[in-house]
Amino acid sequence: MSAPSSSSAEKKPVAIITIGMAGAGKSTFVQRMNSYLHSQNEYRPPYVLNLDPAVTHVPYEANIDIRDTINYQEVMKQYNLGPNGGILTALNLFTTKFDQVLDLVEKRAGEVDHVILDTPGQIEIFTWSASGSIITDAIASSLPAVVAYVIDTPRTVAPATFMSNMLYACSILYKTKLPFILVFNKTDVQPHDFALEWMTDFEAFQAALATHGGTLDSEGEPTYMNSLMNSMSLVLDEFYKNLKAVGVSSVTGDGMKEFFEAVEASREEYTKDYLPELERARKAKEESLRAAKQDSMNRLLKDLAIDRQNPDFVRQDTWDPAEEEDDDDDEEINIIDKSSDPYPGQYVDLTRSRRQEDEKVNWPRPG
Ligand SMILES: Nc1nc2c(ncn2[C@@H]2O[C@H](COP(=O)(O)OP(=O)(O)OP(=O)(O)O)[C@@H](O)[C@H]2O)c(=O)[nH]1
Ligand SMILES: [Mg+2]
Repeated sequence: MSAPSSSSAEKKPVAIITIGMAGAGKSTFVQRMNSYLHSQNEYRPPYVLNLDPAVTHVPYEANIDIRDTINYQEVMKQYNLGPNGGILTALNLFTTKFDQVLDLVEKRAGEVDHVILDTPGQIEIFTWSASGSIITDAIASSLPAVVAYVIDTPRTVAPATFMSNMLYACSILYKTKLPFILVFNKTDVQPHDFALEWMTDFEAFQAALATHGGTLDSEGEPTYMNSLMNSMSLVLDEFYKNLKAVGVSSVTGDGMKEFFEAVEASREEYTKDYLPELERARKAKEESLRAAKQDSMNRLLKDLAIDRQNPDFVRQDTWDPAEEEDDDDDEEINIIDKSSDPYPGQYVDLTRSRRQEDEKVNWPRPG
């Protein structure tokens, strides 16, 4: 299955949000997607965003790069932060300008089939921060979106590591509610068939647990870890049903065709499941806003009705044609048209726009 080029003009591009543990191969995978899409006639080259402010070198040419906007070293110095706090603050600062990023992406939406996002190395910075949620929600409400959860296959051969990685993936799936693809990366080093087997055959996973030792304590009872993993694997069984899994090698390019087939299937899933839910949530929000407005209006009208019982108020509230010309003296409200502002993609150093040199603000740190 593939996106036929004839219909791709009418289709919105799919946003692929690349997430994964540090060193799983996210950036290399983004590079591989980029080169794969460049090499295929059926797809147009993608639009690529790098959201990792701390990376020194990315193996692809990003269309939008957080490093062009935020100087991560400067953020660390100014706010007296460590590396992770620095990355988080840099991402937060960038998120304040994300509307401009969305505008740029939307402008290019007719020319690309895929918008690819690379995220910071420390997974929790993106998945458990407000800015990560804002970016994900903003992208997913304007384009079909899918999460590509990159897994370092050679590092997940131990059942306990495999399970903790899957639990993490599970938490992201339930948080974003977006279509989800498990990308078992580095299959050139370690094929991913063991993972597929563990995901489909509960007993095979149990057997792997048993052979990895530490399953029984000195009295022959199952260890706490073992019991926990047994019950968790039952929870995960449900989770596995909701996702697609592909094996790829970002180095050799193996499995990319299958990955993009999964992306196309996810596009349909997004339209079928996510979009109606998004529209329902939007409608519910509009409805509650409308109800709140109506409630205030009712209260205002009620207050006015009470005031009208007061003859003084009625006298003051009567329209006097002699005062009519005063109306022209009302201050004019100017709606500012900012469309003539400089090109929104220009470099804006947010770390410097924080404060004046002479302000001497010393932000207290928590704790
Ligand atoms: N053998 C092999 N190595 C890979 C593959 N993909 C990535 N790597 C290697 O894994 C290491 C980490 O890759 P990155 O792409 O930097 O991983 P990342 O997830 O972006 O890393 P951070 O952003 O620092 O968390 C690099 O040495 C890559 O060369 C693969 O498919 N096969
Ligand atoms: Mg990276």
